[in-house]
Amino acid sequence: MLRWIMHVDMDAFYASVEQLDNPELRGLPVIVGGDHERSVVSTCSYEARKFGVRSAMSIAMAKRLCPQGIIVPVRMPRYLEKSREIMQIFHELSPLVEQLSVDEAFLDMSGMEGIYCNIREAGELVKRRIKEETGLTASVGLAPNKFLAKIASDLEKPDGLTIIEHAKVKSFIAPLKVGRIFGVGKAAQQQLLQYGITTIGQLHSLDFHILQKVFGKNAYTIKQLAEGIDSRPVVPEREAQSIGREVTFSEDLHTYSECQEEILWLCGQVGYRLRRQGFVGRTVTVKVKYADFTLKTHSYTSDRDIFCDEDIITISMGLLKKVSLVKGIRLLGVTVGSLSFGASINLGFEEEERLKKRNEALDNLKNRFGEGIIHRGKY
Ligand code: TTP
Ligand code: MG
Repeated sequence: MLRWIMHVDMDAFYASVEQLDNPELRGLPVIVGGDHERSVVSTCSYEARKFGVRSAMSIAMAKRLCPQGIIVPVRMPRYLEKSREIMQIFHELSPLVEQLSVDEAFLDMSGMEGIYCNIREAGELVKRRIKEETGLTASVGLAPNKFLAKIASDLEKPDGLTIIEHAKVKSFIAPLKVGRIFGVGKAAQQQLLQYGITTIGQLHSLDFHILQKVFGKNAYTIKQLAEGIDSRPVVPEREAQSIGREVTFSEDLHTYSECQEEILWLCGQVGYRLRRQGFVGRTVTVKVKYADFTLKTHSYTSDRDIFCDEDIITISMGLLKKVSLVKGIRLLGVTVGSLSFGASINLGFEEEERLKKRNEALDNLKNRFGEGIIHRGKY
């Protein structure tokens, strides 16, 4: 059975949803982001990309490049709604779907050539269903593995469909630039340039010792990728995951201030883990075990993504108010659930950006000096 992996990535996702909902924006350079000089561009329509506007650029810079650009605020709940519609279509087409972010996923389509006349038809069907059912366009890559499928979906954006046949893998990727390989960043590209290497084909024929010099322990993986080999499976159950921490006390707690202190510490740990793994969540649960060993959980589900310590703390503290202190508390736990992969999400609001930066600064300290280095003293 031939292995076929599909990568689907929506075109200019947030901007396309804005153009869908506001027909007067169609065909125009739309820039999605906060309208403050200090906010950043989340994404922009392809019409705005012609002027050089890009994701993560400051709004100020985007305005300079494209003065006629129409700046619209981020409406995350609406994008998540469309995202769920798209993911639902994927789940109807394959039993193995791995969501990578709000607008992209891998689908394992192996063994499905029989259902469709050929694999191209499967690609066309996904694109057609997305267009008809959500009003949006997607770019699709079909290839023997994840690495190649992701490259393929990007090659003919927007509204693209690129197929890399099994027999043509090497000739297909050989002329592509080395930067297409995940893990070959700017610094590695500079180093490779010193050896005259710019394409994946040249990288593959490079002496292994040089590869080791540039990539260290990742040299072998890079060599495999440069040959078009990637055996990573499509892993579907991300959404079911949760990240939590709990602590059992040597002496039962009897006051809110003691509990608050513990919750603060737990929230810091959970938030750090959440962000380190690139997740955002929707549900926060506080778990309590009383001195008589009875167990109680309290949950709250938010309509927006949770990834900052501040949000986890505010919600957990609210839930803590529901906890009775009469019996004494033996254990407290905090969990963030309903996870999705959100590493690239950029909300674009100034306040959110400030929170994000503060959390990043905390995480950097913890990465360098260990988790014990810092925690919030007061709620
Ligand atoms: P992408 O798929 O990277 O970008 P896109 O869908 O806007 O454009 P295309 O795929 O056609 O190149 O990201 C999906 C969404 O994630 C994007 O619409 C907005 C959001 N996002 C941010 O908020 N900040 C970022 O820096 C990036 C890259 C994306
Ligand atoms: Mg996209």
